[in-house]
Amino acid sequence: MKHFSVFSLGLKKHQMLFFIIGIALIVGCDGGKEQLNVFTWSGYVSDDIRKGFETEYGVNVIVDTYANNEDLLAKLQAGATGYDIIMPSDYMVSIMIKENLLAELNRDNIPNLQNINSLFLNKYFDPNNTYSVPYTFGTAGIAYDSSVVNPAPDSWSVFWDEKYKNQFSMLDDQRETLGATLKLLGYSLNTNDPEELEQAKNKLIAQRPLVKQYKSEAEELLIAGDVAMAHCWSGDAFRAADVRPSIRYVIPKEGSSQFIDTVCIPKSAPHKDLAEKFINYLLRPEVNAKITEFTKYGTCVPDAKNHLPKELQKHEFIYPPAEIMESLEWLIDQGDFTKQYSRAWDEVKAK
Ligand code: SPD
Repeated sequence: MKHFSVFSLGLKKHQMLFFIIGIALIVGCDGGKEQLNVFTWSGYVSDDIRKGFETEYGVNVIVDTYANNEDLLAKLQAGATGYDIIMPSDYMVSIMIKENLLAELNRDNIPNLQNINSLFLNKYFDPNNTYSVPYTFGTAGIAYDSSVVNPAPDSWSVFWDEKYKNQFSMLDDQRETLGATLKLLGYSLNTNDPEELEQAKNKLIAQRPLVKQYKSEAEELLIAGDVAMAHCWSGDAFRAADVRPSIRYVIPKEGSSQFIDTVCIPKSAPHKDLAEKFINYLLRPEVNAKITEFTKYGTCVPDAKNHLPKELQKHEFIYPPAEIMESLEWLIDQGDFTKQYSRAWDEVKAK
């Protein structure tokens, strides 16, 4: 059997060196680097955060995004094995724990856990934070361009106003969008009453001809001026308002949802140690402050506030007044009844 060698090309020593360097460049100098694969919400991990970790640890970080918790779950259930870091919200953490999809965190590798405000720890979805670390918190509401939408909306009912036909988007998110509709109807967004869910589904089907788009990345539509109003998460509304100052955000009088998004490691993660280093890095106050500056969601690390500009330390998009906080509900895993939410949502989307 004939073996190929660079010598068989008849190259001299210095030519051989160039040959090897050339091959290395083609294959990529980064070839030997470990890679951390992050699967998260769009607008959640900035280039700055990614590059900071890459430089310090000599690794590559690849970021891929999803639009809602159910898409993330479906990917993992379908056997996607490449992800090292995922960022499910509260109720989805409970579901993933039950489905045996999450790895237990090795706390020795994450000493910065001590930086987290205890208010965000030991929550109902992961009572001892065995699997999850809080990343950010926020709310869902209505983002609107005050130069177009007049009077200012204060109710979810504005999304059924014919006047705004084709001028607004709804979140592409089954629990959030059915949830907002349930609140409008005066029900809990965690209902497991089939009759209440049926009413919400029919209301959304009736709304269908008015909706321009179902989109979770609503800030993109608001910034581009493609919509004048959007069912939107608070940080994304804030990001849009940064670019278009006429954008406002309101939590409707019927109430809404609040959430904690978390950082978890899937059981199938190829680089668990590196993932824990990444989590520890995110929990450094100065890094965590950059997360808030970029995402415009709240920080769970109190010392991060020392690195934030004053206006982000207590902005009302992030910290609504107490009476509004009282109108908010957490989304909770509905167990077997979740199938009914999925079925209702599929029917709405199919119309
Ligand atoms: N652009 C980031 C959006 C993060 C939204 N978190 C969703 C919480 C869903 N309950």
